[in-house]
Amino acid sequence: MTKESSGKCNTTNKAVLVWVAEMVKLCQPKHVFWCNGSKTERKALTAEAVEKGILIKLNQKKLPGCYYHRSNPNDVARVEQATFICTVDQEEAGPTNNWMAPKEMYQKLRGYCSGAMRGRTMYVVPYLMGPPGSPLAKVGVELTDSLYVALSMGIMTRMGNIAFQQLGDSDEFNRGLHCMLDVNPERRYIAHFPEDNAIISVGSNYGGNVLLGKKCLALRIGSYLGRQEGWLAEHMLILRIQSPSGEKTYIAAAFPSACGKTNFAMMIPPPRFKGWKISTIGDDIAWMKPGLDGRLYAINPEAGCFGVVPGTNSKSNPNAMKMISRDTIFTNVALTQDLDVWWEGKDGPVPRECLDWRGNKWTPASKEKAAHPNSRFTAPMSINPVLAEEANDPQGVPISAIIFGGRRSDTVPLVYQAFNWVHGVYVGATMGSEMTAAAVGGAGQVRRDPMAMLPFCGYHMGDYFRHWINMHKSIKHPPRIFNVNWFRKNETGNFIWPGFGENMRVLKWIVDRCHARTDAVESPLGWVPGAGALDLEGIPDFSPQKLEALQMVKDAEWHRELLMQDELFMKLYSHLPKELIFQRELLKARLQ
Ligand code: GTP
Ligand code: SPV
Ligand code: MN
Repeated sequence: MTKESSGKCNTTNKAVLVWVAEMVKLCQPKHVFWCNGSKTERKALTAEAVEKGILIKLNQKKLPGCYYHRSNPNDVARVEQATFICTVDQEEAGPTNNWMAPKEMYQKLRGYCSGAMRGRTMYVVPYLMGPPGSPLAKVGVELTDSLYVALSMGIMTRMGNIAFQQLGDSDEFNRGLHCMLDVNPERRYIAHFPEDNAIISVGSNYGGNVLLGKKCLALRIGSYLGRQEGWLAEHMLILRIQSPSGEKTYIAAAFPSACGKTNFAMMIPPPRFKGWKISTIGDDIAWMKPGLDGRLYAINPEAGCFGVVPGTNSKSNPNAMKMISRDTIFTNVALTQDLDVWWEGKDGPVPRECLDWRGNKWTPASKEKAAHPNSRFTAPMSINPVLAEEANDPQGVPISAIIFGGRRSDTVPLVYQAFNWVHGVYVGATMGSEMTAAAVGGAGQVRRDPMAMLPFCGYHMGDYFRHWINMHKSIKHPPRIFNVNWFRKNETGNFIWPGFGENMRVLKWIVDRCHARTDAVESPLGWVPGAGALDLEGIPDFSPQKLEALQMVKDAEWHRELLMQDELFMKLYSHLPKELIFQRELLKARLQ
């Protein structure tokens, strides 16, 4: 290896050195490799991963710089049952999180980690969440014995020396320890210690369980810090809409896991919207803080996309197809005989034979899917063809609208606008969504997923709602709040709304509402587009009847919905802001 990729210690920060030494003593790795984030280093580590069989080099003619990875079949998604918030006071974690006392969890996990890296390498992965120099950016250091994790963090974050430069001699960084152990679900824990700004993850080597900058730091620890410091850490995409006249509007949207954030963030408007352009700032996480001008500013703390693969094609998401055509790691998709990748819903012919995500022979006659439903791509955001320059702006972008949306076959209309901020908080807080393959268990069942944060809020959900309500006081020009549902189905079980690029039609109405350019009609749920306000011209096979079906508010469905909301409210009751109970009463009255 060249000097530049030597793996030598690249910091003089005392707090980092002391902590790493302590963890080395605990885990007893054979080697310690300090990542500096250089290209040379990435090349060398990638070659090593190929040599060790951790990555398979894909057909470089078709997919330059792309690699393939299979995770253990018992380890293919986030595991919420194994995810813990460890605060001294159990009350603080709230009833929606698993809890264990920090002392007990540290003891348990230190036991598991003790000597766990014997004969292995510990990668020291310093990373920066957010654009360099941003007042919102945070530094983390992840110690991992997984080369796959080290390489993925190199895509998902601003990784290497850049993080130590931002840190300087401060001791304020997130301490993350990751030990794969034997990748055994019985010994799988994703433990957060918000009071110590620390994370320990053991027994997994998959996505959100182990890329500690993502869900663990950016959302669970982030939300905890956000409440203390007066900002919001949210499971939201951030996008820019540019009108034909050059007007730029920024919006953030919270959809639960595998409910359309990545797709929405890089959507291509239909021909009808000539001159309109969507650009991506972020596709999964937003950190938002009030700015001096009284608006709410958002940054994307990440530097890459860890996106759902199945269903991605040149019709649903052409920009993603371009993004994942180079320098991408594919995890748990199918592998073809010429070392190309395949998945259900990809363009082109179905391969006559390939290896499925487990490595078994697969043919079109096979009963099982070739690609795992939660198979993912890991791609640098810099190759997203519609990335906005603002993704690297330390100040972030001013948000005009916040959109909430779940995956609902029934009940919830295509779009409505909240009457005001508190009503908007209520709309987000009571959101429900059908569960997806992004987490283990329960797929298809409707559950409450407040603000798409149920698995990611690092403290009591009732206090989180209170924090949202309070934020209003520090935002003089608050974003307008909307709710959408792309997933309503007809009697035959098909989606009524075409979705994807056609979502532009809803987005345009939202933008016009933000700029007070279009009227709305009052409905029991909120403001809805008046007759003709949604531009539906040119949607194939669409009809006014379909719009009616999409916007319909059915009393029976909403009574059931209110009962489900009640369950959540009962659970959170002791910490639930009274404003939200009042909002629920108002909705009830409007429905009668
Ligand atoms: P996470 O990365 O898990 O947080 O997911 P995400 O919210 O970014 O979801 P993503 O955009 O990857 O979409 C997940 C799934 O929803 C994919 O299978 C998409 O094809 C599907 N999907 C996305 N947008 C739409 C839409 O507008 N309509 C329909 N019917 N499906 C959609
Ligand atoms: C999600 O589940 O919301 C994801 C994927 O974005 S993971 O990083 O695994 O959490
Ligand atoms: Mn996500």
